[in-house]
Amino acid sequence: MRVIRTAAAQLGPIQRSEDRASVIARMIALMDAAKAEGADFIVYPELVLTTFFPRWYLEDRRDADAWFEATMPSAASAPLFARARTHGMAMTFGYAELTPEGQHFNTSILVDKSGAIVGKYRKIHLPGHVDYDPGRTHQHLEKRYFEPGDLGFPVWRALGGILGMCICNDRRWPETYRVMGLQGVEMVTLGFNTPSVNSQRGGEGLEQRLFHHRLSCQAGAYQNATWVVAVAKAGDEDGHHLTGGTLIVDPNGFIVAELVGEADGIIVHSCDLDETRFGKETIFDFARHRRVEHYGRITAQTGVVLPD
Ligand code: CDT
Repeated sequence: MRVIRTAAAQLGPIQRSEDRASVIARMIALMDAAKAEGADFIVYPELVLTTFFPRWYLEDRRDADAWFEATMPSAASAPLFARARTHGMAMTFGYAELTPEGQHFNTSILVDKSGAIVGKYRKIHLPGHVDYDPGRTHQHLEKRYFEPGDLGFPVWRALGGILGMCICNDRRWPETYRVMGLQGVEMVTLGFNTPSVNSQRGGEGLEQRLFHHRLSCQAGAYQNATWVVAVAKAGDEDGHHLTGGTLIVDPNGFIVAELVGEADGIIVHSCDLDETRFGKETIFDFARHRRVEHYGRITAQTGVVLPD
């Protein structure tokens, strides 16, 4: 058995007025609760240090830099790193990254038990749009504030296994999991901020959003024989509702733990990485069963090409 006792740590809403120190205090409280339940790995949501700011349109793009971190650990997040070291707790969380070269990414980091940053992922599948769109019920301006990630989908040997990360919208794309699956990934962690209503189709509400969320995570886990740990920021942020749906999926595609409600909270599960072996050695033994000679379109073309 290779068990990672994993805590999925959901954050309730973070209002625009809430500062980072307050958010970090909430994250530390969740970490303490995770420690009390014997966890040695805690997974936090996407862009966890602030409100989900891509809903706000700012005419001058540079004004958004107040939501970004130019260093990590930042001054505000240093107490979180310190508490993680004290607990011997590995962690992953998402934040808005401003690089020294002035690039902007929607980023997630993997931090080991000593507090060292051992992995970094930058979100590749950015949803939404660049300019203000009056036709939508709410804005989703990730394409305005971030560049697409430039690090691919790496995995890391950590915590006795092979771990990978993706972020929110990435979970809807089978390519995300497969690229990591081809590197033997045993646990994929992801944070998300999913609006409860489709801004372009009001009839698509919470129930359908949660259905697609679960469908995507369960399919990714099963088809690649990997654990998937998906963590929400949930509830009403300044009148904009985000789904919950924090969950842990086993390598057979079953949800083994799911958090009820929209407040700060954790679910904890002992994830045995050896449970990935059966799927990886049988139906999803890629070396024996994949037929790459027929998959050329996957990387050769982006959009649909219709037949004549
Ligand atoms: N944060 C994020 O990626 N949210 C998207 C919303 C899609 S609708 C623009 C998601 O996939 O949940």
